[in-house]
Amino acid sequence: MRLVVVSNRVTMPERGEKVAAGGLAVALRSALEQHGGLWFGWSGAVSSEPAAQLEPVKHGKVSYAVTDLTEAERQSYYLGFANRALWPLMHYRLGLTEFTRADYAGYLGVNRRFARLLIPLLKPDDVIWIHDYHLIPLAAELRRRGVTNRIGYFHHIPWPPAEVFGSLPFSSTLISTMTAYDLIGLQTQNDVANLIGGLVALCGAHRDGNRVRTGQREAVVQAFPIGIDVEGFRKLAQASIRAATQPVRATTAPLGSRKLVIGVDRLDYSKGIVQRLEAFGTFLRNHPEYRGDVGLLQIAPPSRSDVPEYAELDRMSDEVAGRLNAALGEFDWTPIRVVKKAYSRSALAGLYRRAQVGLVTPMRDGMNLVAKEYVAAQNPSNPGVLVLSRFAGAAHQLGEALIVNPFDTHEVAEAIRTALAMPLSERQRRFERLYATISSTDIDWWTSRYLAALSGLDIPSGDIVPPGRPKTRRNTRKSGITNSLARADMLPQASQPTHGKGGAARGKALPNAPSAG
Ligand code: ADQ
Repeated sequence: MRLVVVSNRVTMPERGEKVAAGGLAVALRSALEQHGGLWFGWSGAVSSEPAAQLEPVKHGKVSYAVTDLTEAERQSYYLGFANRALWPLMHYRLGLTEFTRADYAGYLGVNRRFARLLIPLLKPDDVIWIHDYHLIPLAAELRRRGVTNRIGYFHHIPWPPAEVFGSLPFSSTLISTMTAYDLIGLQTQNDVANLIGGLVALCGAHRDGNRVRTGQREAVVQAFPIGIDVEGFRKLAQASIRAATQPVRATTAPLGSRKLVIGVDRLDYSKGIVQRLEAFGTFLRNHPEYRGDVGLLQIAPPSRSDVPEYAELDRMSDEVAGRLNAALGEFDWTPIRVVKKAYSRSALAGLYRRAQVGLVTPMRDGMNLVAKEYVAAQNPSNPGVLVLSRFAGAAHQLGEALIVNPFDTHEVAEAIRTALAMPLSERQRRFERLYATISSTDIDWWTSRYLAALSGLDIPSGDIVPPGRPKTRRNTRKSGITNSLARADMLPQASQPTHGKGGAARGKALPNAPSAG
């Protein structure tokens, strides 16, 4: 059995793009490197006549098959329907949602073309795993052309309630294509409930637990909260601080002994960057004793700059940071620094570890891997504090963070103050629980659990086992993939959603306190 991953964007190793700023790219690369297989999708390039058939190129254990888009396809499918209609809609931002029939036609056209290009590359026992909102109708296009393989879908971003999703023209048609999948994975139980509710309300699907049926097709809808390579990231952070790598040194040297609050995001309105800068300004106004003693470093490489809303956000973040620095700065202290470039993973890890506070305050987010990376990078003997938006999927697992409402500037400001003043014992207690949760639900856990479910293991419905419940070994219709991923059924099934304190799952042991960092 072979794994075939399909995602909008595929970064081929020889293109030398060492720094991937997208969470999806980071997660999929480790999954495929671990298990081997084929990765299919858009090359990121535009050409007037993309090839009519693809010849996969092998790199290590992974073969890559990528196609260019035409400029018209890039405009309608990618910039248009995916990023100006679906992205804001899925993040509950109806006011920003721009729908045109031409964009929707372009979106369907690219999904059809992807199906035509992929089919000749498929083998009968391939398991196909399709990723994200760019490719919702792809399974239906494959089925229409006779593909009977197992096909799974993972939705990395939130799924909104039917009332919101239903405002999109053709929402019923689009959502009804989803039962062409065998397994639909989402980040949280909230997203699962919203999608099932949408299938029932918008296309009259029949629901039985987490199984949803339309016509002859039935899909299982289930939460699989995505994780990170916790151990790898922890080591990277340790090594980065020890080696005092250039970007970490250069970025933190001007701080001296001052405390550091860090934000790391793609420059995207869903991430709440402008609101976060405002909250930091409010914190300094409300607590003047901290002026001169703490700085906010916001790392935010621009993304999707061709979409007007992103260009506007770029301008606004500069404006707000400039205004706050002018109002609150001193001749020897600049409170806010916004750096708009991508960093290496190692530099990011080192900066997280240097920061006393990780400020992760998206207005809405599928999961948010930065929250998990910040925890993984901490020094257990002197950990920083995570301030986390209740509207990030991660808040469903990371209840020991300081959970905030990002729409409430004063609440976020007070959380920054609480984090900076928190005694060591409380920081350690929270960190230990957070670390246990992220390491017991890491990237291996995520891929193995998803693929085990897709390839037929008897995974129970719902994604939640309360902390402390004994781990059981169950079934075992063995397959190539499930054999190699046998860890799936040995691990806890994530923790209960907790918008508050407590509730972290117990997991792998904590690492020994490192000597540096
Ligand atoms: P994203 O919206 O891209 O992903 P996120 O989960 O925060 O968001 O992941 C961002 C990734 O990019 C992290 O691994 C981070 O380290 C990296 N990154 C960010 N800024 C960077 C910089 N300046 N330099 C280098 N790397 C940088 C989508 C969904 C999320 C979901 C992920 C995974 O929107 O909700 O968590 O997919 O499913």
